[in-house]
Amino acid sequence: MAKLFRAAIMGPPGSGKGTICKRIAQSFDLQYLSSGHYLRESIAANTEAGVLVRSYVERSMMVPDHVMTRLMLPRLEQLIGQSWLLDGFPRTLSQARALNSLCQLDLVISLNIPYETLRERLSDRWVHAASGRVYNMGFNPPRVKGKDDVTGEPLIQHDDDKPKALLSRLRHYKDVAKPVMDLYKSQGILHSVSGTETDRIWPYINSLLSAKMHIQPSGAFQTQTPP
Ligand code: G5P
Ligand code: MG
Repeated sequence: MAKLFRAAIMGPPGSGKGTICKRIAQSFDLQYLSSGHYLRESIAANTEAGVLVRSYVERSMMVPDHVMTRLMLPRLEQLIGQSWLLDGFPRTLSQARALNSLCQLDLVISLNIPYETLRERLSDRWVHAASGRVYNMGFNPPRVKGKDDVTGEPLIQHDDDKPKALLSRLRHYKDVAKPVMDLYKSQGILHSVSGTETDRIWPYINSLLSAKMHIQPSGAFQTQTPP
């Protein structure tokens, strides 16, 4: 890799942050850190912080900024000198400022996906709770219905993927994301991408990352779909 590269993917619930981060990680050999994954990990560990986090996530509410920054920043501090990609963090202006005090991002990609597309996707989403692996019954189904490809363990659906919870998550997302996007726009690092299908968005993101990182991707996820 030519130089250190730090990026973040923003987008509403179900916009494909996790799916795209996984592709970027594989194509560009970049590690990614998912806020949702770490939150679920802390819930599973049932620590004092995990019990607090559960009370927010179960009600489809944003976890308070000080909890999020305490969860994410120490992990990033351990990656000083390495390149990385963030999925779902920062999500508020306060989180973005806390991150800025640690390091400057090179690129922020904001996924702009219509509500109806999000609703359809999430009602069809299944996850492997322990690893956070995500499936969609139409887009990327598991090899065996209802079972994780790697462990064979049962897949579950998150409560906050139900339509009523989803609408409130989307409304809230818009309100808190705007000042964050304004900040990154003012820094000249924000790229917004619109579309209804990850496979159609992916070639654009692939080219963008290649140009910004000055390297050729491995091609693991290059698609034949025209932009
Ligand atoms: P999470 O886990 O970060 P969300 O709500 O931000 O949760 P989510 O639900 O994980 O985001 P995503 O990662 O943007 O969505 O999308 P995804 O999982 O890749 O794709 C969604 C589904 O669509 C999948 O089934 C996928 O296979 C499918 N899919 C993808 N592309 C396509 C396509 O082209 N076509 C089709 N048909 N399907 C497709 O955070 C969980 C909670 O933690 C808290 C919040 O409460 C949040 O709700 N939280 C925070 N709180 C405060 N600050 C933060 N920074 C926080 N981070 C998390
Ligand atoms: Mg996700």
